Amino acid sequence: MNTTATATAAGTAARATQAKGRNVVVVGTQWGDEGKGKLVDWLTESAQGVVRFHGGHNAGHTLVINGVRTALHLVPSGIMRAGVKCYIGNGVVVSVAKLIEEVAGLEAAGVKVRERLRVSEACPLILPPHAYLDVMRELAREKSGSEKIGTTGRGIGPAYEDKVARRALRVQDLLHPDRFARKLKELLGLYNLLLTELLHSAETPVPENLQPYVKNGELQFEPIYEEAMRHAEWLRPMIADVSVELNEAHLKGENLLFEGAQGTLLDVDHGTYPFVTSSNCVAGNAAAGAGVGPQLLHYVLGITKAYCTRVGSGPFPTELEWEKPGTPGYHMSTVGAEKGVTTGRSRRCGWFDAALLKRSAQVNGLTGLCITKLDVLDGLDKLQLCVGYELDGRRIDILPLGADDIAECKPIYETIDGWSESTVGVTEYDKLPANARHYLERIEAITGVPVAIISTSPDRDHTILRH
Ligand code: 2SA
Ligand code: MG
Repeated sequence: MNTTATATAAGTAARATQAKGRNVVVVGTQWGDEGKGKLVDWLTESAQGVVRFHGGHNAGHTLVINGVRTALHLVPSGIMRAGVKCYIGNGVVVSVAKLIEEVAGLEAAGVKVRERLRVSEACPLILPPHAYLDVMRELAREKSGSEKIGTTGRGIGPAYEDKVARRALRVQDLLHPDRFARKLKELLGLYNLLLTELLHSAETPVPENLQPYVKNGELQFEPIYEEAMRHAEWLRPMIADVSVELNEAHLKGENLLFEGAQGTLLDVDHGTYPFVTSSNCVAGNAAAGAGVGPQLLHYVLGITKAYCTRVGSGPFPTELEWEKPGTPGYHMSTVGAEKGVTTGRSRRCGWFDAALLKRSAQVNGLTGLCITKLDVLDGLDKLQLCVGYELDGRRIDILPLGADDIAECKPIYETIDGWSESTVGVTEYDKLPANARHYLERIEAITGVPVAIISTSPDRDHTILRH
């Protein structure tokens, strides 16, 4: 790729966030944990609103500001900038209990959340039955010998199932106690049937956090209903028609940031199905999951870790041995501190996969890339870059669709020299070691997407913007 063209295209990432009324979608291009939270926080310097459009409290976004680490799950990452409005769009599945916990933690640390947070009345609710079914299903899978999905156990899958089956209780139902009670009774009837089967096959005690809602193996209406009504009063001032508010904000010339969760390879359609989450993680869903038209999405920034990680089960073609000291995988796991923010699980680690990124670039329509955690690769002698795979005796240059074919892919690598210098905290592109620049430019050339931003540590200020 021509260097001038690359630099010009890259500069638009900054312009997109600075120009009035320009909106940016931030998506993960791998299996999540690419560092989206840090970038959303960084980009909000020139945005007035941040919108979550899918997923739920399965997400874990870590921000480091002046050395202080904050983990966010449901609250959009714009919350750490005073004055920025945060929206939870209709595409998000909401556990009000978890939202209350998260907001309490932030407010105890001095962050004013409630006056800046708006929650769509159309969000489906996550209630105790959802988490219970999620956990019991995973146990049943394990007991029957099938591979677990490795879910976060937060009830995300069952909540989306209810939405699509048109029986979900939504945020707006919280404001109508009779309607809520009727729908909840119907839902519990169904869940108690489903759980009888699972409890029978799994023979497992009720998890501790769910015990208040279960008696003699049955989910109880009263404790769930009463708790939901208390939550309703807490949430009431924040409930809004988020779609209308976002369209009005746009008309006023405000800049909006749409914050993706998880990553493209966990997308329910485009990911390593069935080892995926239950929502669309791709940029196109920013419109549907927030209630705006696609013409409002001006720039799609793909957040990409300088190597690959995955938490949970499912195929991972470039996975390395990551538990053995002295190996490159162990280096990534330890130097990169690769642990899940929500569940504390260790993340699997592997080489950068440019053929996977090619798929992500296409399904998201990426305008630019942000490469994160480049500093984690400091000190590795040689790097391997996956440029394609061998599948059924053929060479392919893009990740195929679905777990079965992906599991059969044998990566084809290009070897690149590493660098011994530290890149931690570098803020100018030209100050990066030549081999690090070469690595980034190979990624650009293979995927055809310009590298617009590079992150060289979790800190807000350690970020390179290429002009
Ligand atoms: P679920 O709970 O139904 O969404 O799980 C389905 C799959 O999606 C994966 N998944 C994730 N992968 C990476 N990061 C996620 N968020 C947390 C984090 C995860 C954590 O940021 O660290 O703390 O463990 C996330 N959420 C869902 C999940 O592993 C399953 O493979
Ligand atoms: Mg995360």
